[in-house]
Amino acid sequence: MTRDQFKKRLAALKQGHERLIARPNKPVREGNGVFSRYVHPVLTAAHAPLFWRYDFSQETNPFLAERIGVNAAFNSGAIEINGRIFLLVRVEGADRKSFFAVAESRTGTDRFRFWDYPAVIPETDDPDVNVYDMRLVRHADGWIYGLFCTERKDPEAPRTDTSSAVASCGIVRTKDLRKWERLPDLKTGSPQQRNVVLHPEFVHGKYGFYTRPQDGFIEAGSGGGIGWGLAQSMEHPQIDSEIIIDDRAYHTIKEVKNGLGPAPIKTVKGWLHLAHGVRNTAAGLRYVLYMFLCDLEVPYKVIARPAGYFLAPEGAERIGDVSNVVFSNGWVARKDGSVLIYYASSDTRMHVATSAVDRLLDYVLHTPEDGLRSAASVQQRIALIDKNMKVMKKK
Ligand code: M1P
Repeated sequence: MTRDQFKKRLAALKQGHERLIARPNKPVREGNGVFSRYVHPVLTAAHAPLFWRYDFSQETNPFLAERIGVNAAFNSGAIEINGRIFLLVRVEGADRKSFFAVAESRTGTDRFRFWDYPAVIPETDDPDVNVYDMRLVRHADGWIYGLFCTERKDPEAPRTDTSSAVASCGIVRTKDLRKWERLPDLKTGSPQQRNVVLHPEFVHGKYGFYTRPQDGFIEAGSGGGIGWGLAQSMEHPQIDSEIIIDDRAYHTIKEVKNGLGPAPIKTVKGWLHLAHGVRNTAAGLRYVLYMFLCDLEVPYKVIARPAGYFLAPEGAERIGDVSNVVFSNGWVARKDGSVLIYYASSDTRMHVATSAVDRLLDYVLHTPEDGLRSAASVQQRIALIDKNMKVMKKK
């Protein structure tokens, strides 16, 4: 490659990247009245800065080849700081290791740009092999906490098993998303934990955690369900007693497992939750998002459980590294009542959907609960049809 060709190729790469970052996004026209999807994903592997991937020196990279590939950008925590939206993105390299990186946008729906460097997360004495899915929460104690999954090879696994891992909840805190203080991993009575989320306020003077106890790395086993427990401090986080507040249930969207998404949003009617539910199909696991509402005073008491999914993979969202998956661990409730819901599709890319607190409350409070039988579902539908028949007759 001549110097000129090298320069031209580099300029073309930079131009294409800038075009992608600057691409405006807009809502898909026909929503369902509850939320609006957006036309483009807000982040993809291609959004990763070129200087994370290419060596720009012709001396050391004569073909201007990609040196360290990025495979995916997904499962992001989210927070608003001074009117700007920050995503704490799970970036997965071509080497399968995930790491965290901040991407920032003025609008929250487009033009997300990664900061120049990925986040440097200190390790504990037992180094993490893989870290992912950080939930950011601004806690009443003044810190921004990041709870994430830390994965290490299962020491009990036979020598021939090179994939079994132990998943636990890692914890960091920060004031600015730049400097991270690592705290000890959360201790609970469960052999494994994933999808652990910190409640934003003190409960009985303690730190409240939503957990997802599980026996094995993939299977929830005798564990499972969304749990709740209290810890005395974040410096020595330990939950001695865990209760299940939202269990798995036979023949529902959360039959195989479930897990909390982001930290709940405080509303006048209760704590609003977004979670994921997993069911089995002939084509493998299907991950969808669902919602529920908890009591304001007793945040571990569910007071409304709309049946079924809130958001399921659709169209191109259905395809990716782990197909038929939507997963959310970040959302932002803004001062004007709007809500930015960040979700990843098929463990590959990030999307946004927009809604509002009043719409979401309307959804959780007026969608009937799962009757758990076909006959009950028919009765719910008949009740709606009867009601509409009366409305239509009046016209
Ligand atoms: O592959 C789908 C999701 O699987 C896991 O979620 P869960 O623990 O509920 O099964 C997580 O590893 C998540 O990152 C991933 O998106």
